[in-house]
Amino acid sequence: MKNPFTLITVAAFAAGLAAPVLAADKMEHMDHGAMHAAADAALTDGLVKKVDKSGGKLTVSHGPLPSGMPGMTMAFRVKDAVWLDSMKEGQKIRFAIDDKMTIVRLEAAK
Ligand SMILES: [Cu+2]
Repeated sequence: MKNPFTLITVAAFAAGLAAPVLAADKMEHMDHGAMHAAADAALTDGLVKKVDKSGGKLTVSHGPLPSGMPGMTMAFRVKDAVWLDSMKEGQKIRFAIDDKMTIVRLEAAK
């Protein structure tokens, strides 16, 4: 007669070997950080079309962005509305946006 406890032990051991392996999460975070560093470094040329101080927004005609956005005219939120005090229509700028399309760097250009 076979010993039923032997079969149960083997089954439990096999199930233990099938434990899931979760290791991909950390690498994704590293890549995300690298993307941010690249985006922060790259300033894009733009031309101010409209200044919305109360809304904290700047409408900009811009060339292609590092994020892959093609050139267009659009309104961006600005990280610090105080920056808009020195902006006016027709002002040339250099700027960078974050992944939420907020302008996080803004400087006047000649
Ligand atoms: Cu755009």
